[in-house]
Amino acid sequence: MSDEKKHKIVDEELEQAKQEMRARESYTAEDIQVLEGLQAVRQRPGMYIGTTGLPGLHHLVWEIVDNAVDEALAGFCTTIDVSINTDGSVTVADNGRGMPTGIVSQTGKTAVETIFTVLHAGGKFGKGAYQVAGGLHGVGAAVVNALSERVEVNVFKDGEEYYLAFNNGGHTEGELKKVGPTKKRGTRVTFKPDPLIFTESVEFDYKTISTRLRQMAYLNRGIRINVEDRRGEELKREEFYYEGGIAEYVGHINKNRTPITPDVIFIEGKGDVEIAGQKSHILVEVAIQYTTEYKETIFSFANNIQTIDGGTHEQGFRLAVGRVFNNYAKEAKIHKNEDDRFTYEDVVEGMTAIISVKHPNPQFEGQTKGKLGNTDTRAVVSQVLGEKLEEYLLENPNEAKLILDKISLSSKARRAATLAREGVRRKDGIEFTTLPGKLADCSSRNPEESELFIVEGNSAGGSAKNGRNRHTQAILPLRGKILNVQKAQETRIYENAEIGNMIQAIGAGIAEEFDITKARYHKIIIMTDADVDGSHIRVLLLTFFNRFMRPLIQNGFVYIAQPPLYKVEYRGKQYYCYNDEQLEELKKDLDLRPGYPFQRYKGLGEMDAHQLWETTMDPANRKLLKVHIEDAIEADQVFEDLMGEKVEPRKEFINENALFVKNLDV
Ligand code: 0RA
Repeated sequence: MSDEKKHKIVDEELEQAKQEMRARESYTAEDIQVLEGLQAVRQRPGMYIGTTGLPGLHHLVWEIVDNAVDEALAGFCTTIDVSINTDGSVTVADNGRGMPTGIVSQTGKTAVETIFTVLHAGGKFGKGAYQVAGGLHGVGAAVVNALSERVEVNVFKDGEEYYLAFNNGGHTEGELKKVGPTKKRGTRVTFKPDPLIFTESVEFDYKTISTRLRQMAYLNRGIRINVEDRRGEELKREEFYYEGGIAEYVGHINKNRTPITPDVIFIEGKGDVEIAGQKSHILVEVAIQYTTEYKETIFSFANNIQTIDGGTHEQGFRLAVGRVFNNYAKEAKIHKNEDDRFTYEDVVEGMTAIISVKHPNPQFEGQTKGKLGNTDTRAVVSQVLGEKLEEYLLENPNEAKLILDKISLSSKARRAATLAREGVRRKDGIEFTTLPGKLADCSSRNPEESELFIVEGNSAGGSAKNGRNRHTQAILPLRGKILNVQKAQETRIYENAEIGNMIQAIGAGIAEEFDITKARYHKIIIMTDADVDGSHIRVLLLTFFNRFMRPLIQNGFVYIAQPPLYKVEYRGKQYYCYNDEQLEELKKDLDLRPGYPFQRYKGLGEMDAHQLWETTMDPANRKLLKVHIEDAIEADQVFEDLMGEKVEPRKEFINENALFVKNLDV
């Protein structure tokens, strides 16, 4: 629906409601103001929930859940039940104190009704110090009401159950009523989103909801959150309860990694702040565990909202870990002098960490509001974490040693890599005429017509050298397998002879210094055997190019040669087939009897120079596959899955031999 049309509808709704109220002669100026407030939300839902697409739809759930989590954080509630009902509505129930039911003097209405109809009322009703919701500052209930076709509220309090309902964007149905005695305590809210607002879809996604609720349970230790979906044939149900909170979260993230200490370090504390003359606290929690990974995994949150772009809490974290580990190393004489200081990168290599702060008045900054801006938080996190991490290291000398050994190793590796890199650069610059001894270069110096064949094995390399067009085709034979660059540390990558040869031959540098305009060839052609080893080498080479010379792939300079699989000799003529279908076709075309002999090539080395030229290298006949990465980020993940620490997916791939088939262009 267009905005204009939507506005017209809500304007008409508003006018109609006002007239009804006047007809009943029970209206006050206040009532009309309230309705106008809710109508404003209906007219500009984006201002309150971002979008009216699926993220906005789910935002309604987060708002209601946040209210219950606030009650839990205030210490009055232990369990939250969330249910997606058969009619598509959602129910959120908690066992807290129950929303207040008395009359609010400013509105003349019950507190329940006020909370659900007056924007900006929420904050005034004794909400806990920490609004979990980052954006709405306690107007969540009224916003959800404004955007729902129906809302029902049940309050269980002081032995009584109360009930109140709203229709079509917050029109109160009757008054808050006692509906009978109860032994329960708490609040239950059921809402059904309005399809006039959520024109795209009003269908909740179970996975989205359960994932967020699991995260909420990790971030708020000790709260039990149950979620169920009653819509399908079978009831889906999960229970989330984490006594260890973010420490368990870190353990969960590390479940497929190798930790270097058995325990997760958990640190919490608080700092004082004063907001508008009101004394309050910033709560800080940090969980840390080191693993054998080479990358760090650090997630930060402010008031239960993930801060993708970091902010002041992450800055405080950086200050603290840098300071503490360097001080420790100095005291323990691990550092001999100032030059030995660890960088932040050294300190976080292999670290998995969660930083979670709760601020009484969080400021989210940036385009996507993914960055915490409160400057007071930097010093509080730095101080709390610094003090308690230092204490942890002193009290746990065994863990401290394991961690410091790991950081020292990272630091040494980083220094070695810097030196190795400078070495590569030097070769690049000063000795640029020195090409690897194994390279049989072409005579052309025009990169556009020059091709580099990277060939598996020395014997195939020999055939390729003899069979090639010497003017335009260069041959670099590779001995055995190249290093798995994803798994290896940077320093070992530069030390690897085969990789060094490739870097020198291509002549365009590596990694950040890679300069495609210096590439000596505009076709880099990987030529490997058509067997499992060949495909493994191909993946290793592609991993290397993806990681260290990605522009080569992005510019379409990387190709895979296609040697034939079969040769058939018939009446003095030779026929080559590149796959099984071609072989079957040829047998039919030549009308060969069953059992007629054909040669299956096991490796490039079985072809002589002339055959290799004719079938695989001659631009007039050959068929090259261009390596084409549509989405570099996704491709990197493919590499990660394939080449990372875990062996299983790699084996699977090598067996299926399928990588890049979907990404290859002929
Ligand atoms: C303010 C005061 C009191 C309870 C609540 C808010 C409250 C709000 C929500 C929203 C969802 N669940 C909730 N549970 C409690 C206490 C009022 C009193 O003690 O009378």
